[in-house]
Amino acid sequence: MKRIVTLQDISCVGRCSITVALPVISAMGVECGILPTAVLSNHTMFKHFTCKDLSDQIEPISDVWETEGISFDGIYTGYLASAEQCGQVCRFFDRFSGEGNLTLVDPAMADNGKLYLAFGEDFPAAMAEVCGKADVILPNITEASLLTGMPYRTSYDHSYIRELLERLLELGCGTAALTGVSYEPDKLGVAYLDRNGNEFSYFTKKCAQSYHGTGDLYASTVLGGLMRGLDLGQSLALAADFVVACIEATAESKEPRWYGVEFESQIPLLCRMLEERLGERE
Ligand code: PXL
Repeated sequence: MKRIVTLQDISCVGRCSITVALPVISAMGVECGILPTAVLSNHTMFKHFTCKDLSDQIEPISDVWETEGISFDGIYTGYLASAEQCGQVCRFFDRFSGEGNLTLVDPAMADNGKLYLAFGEDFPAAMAEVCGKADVILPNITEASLLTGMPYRTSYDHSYIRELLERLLELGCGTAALTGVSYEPDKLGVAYLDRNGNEFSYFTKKCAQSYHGTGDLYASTVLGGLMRGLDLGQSLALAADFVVACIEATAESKEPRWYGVEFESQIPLLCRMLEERLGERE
């Protein structure tokens, strides 16, 4: 069985980061190690939250893993608590990534044109360094504009997306996959460009509702797909279909959108879709 490690926070309530990655990646048949980078009462989109930064644990935990000879087939990072922590995560990549594993960075730091409130202006440059270490990065358009210095646009054409992707590759990653791309009012999707010039895009219907944590759900599912042997395009498509199913399953919920999507009820569907798509490949 493949083993990955994910470096991101534990938001105790609110369905994001590790409380999404662990169940989803495990359900996909991949061992999911965790390196919690902070513990929060709940994510930062609630009105109140506590946050205990665990940056000082990254190095001692890494030391023990190295001593024990523990290795990972995948390393996946999400929300990181500070610019300084980004530097520590870069060092983690230097120690644990290499030829034999895949690194996925979701630079979770912004949405709808705005940097999350918890971050200072120095944060995107620090996250750009983390992106430079990755095989695959998965920013949304807001994050891509902050990472590259390109203007954020809500209305755009193919050439804007292509330029964003090219500029993201300049950060040093192997493949840049941009989420939340929409050329038609009722369609939403993902587009990637790799260093060999290969392009791919996949679109689903655009859901009327948006919920917190769907980016984390998306990245976790992509990683699970890759670890199980789907290619990147298949993994991005599987994740998109799964997130749409989760959003639809949440439509009747009376809870506010920051409680996230009810992905739990859709785990059996994810397992079925994964096995089907693995079967199609043979
Ligand atoms: O979903 C991204 C995320 C993860 N973790 C924490 C967050 C957010 C987004 O706001 O606040 C703590």
